[in-house]
Amino acid sequence: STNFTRVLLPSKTPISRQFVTSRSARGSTSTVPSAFKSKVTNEISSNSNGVVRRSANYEPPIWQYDYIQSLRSEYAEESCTGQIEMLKEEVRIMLRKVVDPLLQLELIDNLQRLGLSYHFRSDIRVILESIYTNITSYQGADIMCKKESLYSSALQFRLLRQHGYNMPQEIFNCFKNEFGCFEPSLCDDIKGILCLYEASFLLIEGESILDEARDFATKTLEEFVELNKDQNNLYAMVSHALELPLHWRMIRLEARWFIDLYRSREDMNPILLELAELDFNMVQAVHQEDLKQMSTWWRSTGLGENLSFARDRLMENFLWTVGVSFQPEFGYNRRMLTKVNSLITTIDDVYDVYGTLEELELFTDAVERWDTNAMEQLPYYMQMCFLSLHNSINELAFDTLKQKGLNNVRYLKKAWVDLCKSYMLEARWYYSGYTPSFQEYIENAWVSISAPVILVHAYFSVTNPITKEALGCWEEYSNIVRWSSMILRLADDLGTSMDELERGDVLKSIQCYMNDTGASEEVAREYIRSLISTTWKKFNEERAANSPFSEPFVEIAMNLARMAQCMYEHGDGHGIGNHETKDRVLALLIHPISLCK
Ligand code: LA6
Ligand code: MN
Ligand code: MN
Ligand code: MN
Ligand code: MN
Repeated sequence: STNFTRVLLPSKTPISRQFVTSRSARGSTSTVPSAFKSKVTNEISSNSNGVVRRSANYEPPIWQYDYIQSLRSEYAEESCTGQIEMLKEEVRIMLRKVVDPLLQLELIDNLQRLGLSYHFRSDIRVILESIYTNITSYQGADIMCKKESLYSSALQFRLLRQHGYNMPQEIFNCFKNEFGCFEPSLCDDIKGILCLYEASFLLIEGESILDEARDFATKTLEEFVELNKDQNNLYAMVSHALELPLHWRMIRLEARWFIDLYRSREDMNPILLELAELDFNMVQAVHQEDLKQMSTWWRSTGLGENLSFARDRLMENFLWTVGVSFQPEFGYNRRMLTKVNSLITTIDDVYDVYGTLEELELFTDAVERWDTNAMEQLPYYMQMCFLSLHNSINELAFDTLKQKGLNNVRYLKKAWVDLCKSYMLEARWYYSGYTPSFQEYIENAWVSISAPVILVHAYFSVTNPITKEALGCWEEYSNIVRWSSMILRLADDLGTSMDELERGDVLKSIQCYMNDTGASEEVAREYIRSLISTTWKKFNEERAANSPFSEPFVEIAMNLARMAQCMYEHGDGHGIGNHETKDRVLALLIHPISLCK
């Protein structure tokens, strides 16, 4: 089709040519140019009925059932809870003793970064409330910061805004010179600039002062990294921040990283450090128990063996849930989402890789009917998949019915139907060689990334009690859900679309944008990255607005977006067992922090 050739115009890379080959190979393998033949025959299989199927050649899982079951943590027993309680009490005393606002803010920041703040929610709330009351009562409605310290102003701004306080961007005006630019002399204060940088990511659309602050801080920090190669603490903080800002980072991974950094800091507090290390290991032991249960569940479904074309990624599916909510008390949420993620990952491959168009129509119909009678028309592998989905989701609905007295099966089912329909549309596009416009693509793709499914399930697990009007939030997807999903989709496309094109799949955001605009791949990628940035602003705005959602749910939606940026930071960390994901699994779920006693 003409659409199809247009997308190839801007780029003449081998990837695009392989993409053509895969597509043309669908009809008849004899049209495959010999240079690509081996690759393509490897990926396309034709069975005795002449049905041509794609293959993604996914590797088998690297984390085996027996290995997962063998995990034993010495922190699993009650052995260290006494010590942890004692240390927590000491920190609580510390929190109540500090009076200097800057020291209070620094303590809160450290607790957050060390992954400990969940223990001290109410103490932190009290301190921030008093700081906020103080600055507003001195300075009235327009809070103007004293010029004395960029560092303290920015830290205060970030923490207060993060906790939902109304902090105007104008507080940074006093750091600008008579030309309206940030004063060049600020560049000597790298600690302050770093703080400004992190604060600027809490911006919403239209906040130009924060936009400028971010550009100014980014440039300054980049120069600093360029000129200072000595591996000191500040250098490590700066280069880490430039990779990804704090606001976009997976909390648990950040904690693991920060604990190591904190250990070697001059102002290190041994009580905080000990608590952070012990708590990390204790939480990890809880995660291991969740993981073991889920690996037993996954094995019992038989999907890994029976659907050998699909990704068998129990560990990675579990890792997502740790990114979304790591706290010990969210065990049910993690286990439930592990099931959801595993089903999504499998069904996505049914649609994207293995199923024929006719089969996919039947499967979509079966999900819409949510009826086991619809199974009779399905091939065996789809029956496995359908009944597994049907049983698992009904069981989750039953949990809610039993524990919260509310029947939510309609809402769960709706999300799965929406997902399958969006998969179906992509499959139709693919088989007809249709290239959607970027707009057309993205309207469907924020659903087909599955985040609405993940979030609706998470919603019912963390919302308590569930009222009738809370249910109303799910008649249509709200913006919180939409922006979180959008970030997941865009990050996924940046990380996975090259492999997807190679094996034959619907064109993703990068290619649709190239097709719309004639841009090069690199320009298109830059555009997608800027869209992620814009979508974060929208998310921040939505979060600040009065939403009907509870804080834990908004937190989960935000963490899902963070997790996506983590998973796809170095390519396809979910589907392909790359070493980054492997290292993250080891650091977060397998290896405890070794304590020097
Ligand atoms: C990514 O696969 C994938 F499986 C997802 C569904 C992303 C998030 C999933 C979780 C948390 P792929 P597609 C289980 O890149 O086909 O194949 O939508 O997704 O691009
Ligand atoms: Mn896919
Ligand atoms: Mn897909
Ligand atoms: Mn993808
Ligand atoms: Mn691949």
